[in-house]
Amino acid sequence: MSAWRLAEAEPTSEPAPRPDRPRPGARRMLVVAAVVLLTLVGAGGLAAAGTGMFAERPDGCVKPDRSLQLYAVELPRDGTQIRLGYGLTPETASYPGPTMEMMEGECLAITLHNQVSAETLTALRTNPAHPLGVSLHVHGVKYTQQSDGTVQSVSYVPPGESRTYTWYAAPRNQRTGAQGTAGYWWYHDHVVGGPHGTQGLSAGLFGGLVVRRPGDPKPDRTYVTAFGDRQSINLRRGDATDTCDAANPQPGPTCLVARKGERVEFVVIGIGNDMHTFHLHGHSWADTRTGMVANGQPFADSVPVIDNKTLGPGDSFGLQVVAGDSVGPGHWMLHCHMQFHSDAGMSTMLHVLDENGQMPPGMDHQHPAAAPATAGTTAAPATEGTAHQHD
Ligand SMILES: [Cu+2]
Repeated sequence: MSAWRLAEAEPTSEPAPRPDRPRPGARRMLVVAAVVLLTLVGAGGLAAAGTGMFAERPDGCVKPDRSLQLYAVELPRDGTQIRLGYGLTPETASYPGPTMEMMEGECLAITLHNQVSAETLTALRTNPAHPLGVSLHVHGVKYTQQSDGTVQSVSYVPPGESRTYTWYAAPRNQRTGAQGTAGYWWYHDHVVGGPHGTQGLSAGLFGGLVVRRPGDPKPDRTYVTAFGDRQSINLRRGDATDTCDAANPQPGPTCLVARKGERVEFVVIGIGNDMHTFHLHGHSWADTRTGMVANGQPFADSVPVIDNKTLGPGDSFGLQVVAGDSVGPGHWMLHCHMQFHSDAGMSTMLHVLDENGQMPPGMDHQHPAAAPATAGTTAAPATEGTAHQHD
């Protein structure tokens, strides 16, 4: 806490002092005394910020409707690059982390357990004075300072400890004009390495959040694609973006697969410092909150239908497409359309199988000359790779 205060506008002319109220001069003295007191209290205020000086939950969130456990763990290194991930269990941690889903009106309590060692966090630290910890910072939904996930609000988790963050998917409110929180968002660390969690983000501590409004169409599958620095999708490049086993594809961050006719949802996130574009072959969507607009809806004809969308750092959007609609099964490219990014390996595939879950014969595909497989610490130039063909 500090002496921050928003003063009421001073009246243009002082009303005549009344005998039962302090005179203006005395009132000013009281204000000064109050500010001094607040400043003194403020000396210990930061330490108290995490212990109740600020509201625990946002207005409208009376108590959590649901709670879950989230673990921050260290994952196997990618070359020399330290990798961290969030997981609903330590064993299932990944980058991106688990996709969170909320309904407008819902209040969610997430307890984050920091299992990343002090040694690893020290290695990622850019300044020896920076505290060691991980955090959970979210975009789009409502949270108080206690759930901000920053050093400055002392809302992070030291190694071996845990902390509960509260997110509120506030609904629309006609009376106040609040727009609601339905949309495609993301969460990430804001503490590892420095005051903005830059090292935590680039190590893998990020994930998608979908907030639905009652009545929204539900997808059959949701995939997160985070477009980041060094021409990476989910921190990978080239062949490493797509590890689908043709015989037994397991949907996940590096295997985007669907059956024809399934409604596939993408949560697209811009991490890092670069601009990107999200382009999907063979599919298009409406540039609306959900990627869809129904005929007969107001403005239906004024909503552009697109197959490519610009993504800046920190941006997120989502869309739903019907896999293979009118184009059928196949290996549909998903890539950044900044040509030097896609050429360097910022490209993966949406594998659309037929209704029986089979890839029809003759649909074998060839990868382009592979770029470096990972997006590690060194921005190596694209090396000549070996094109290969799946059997
Ligand atoms: Cu790009």
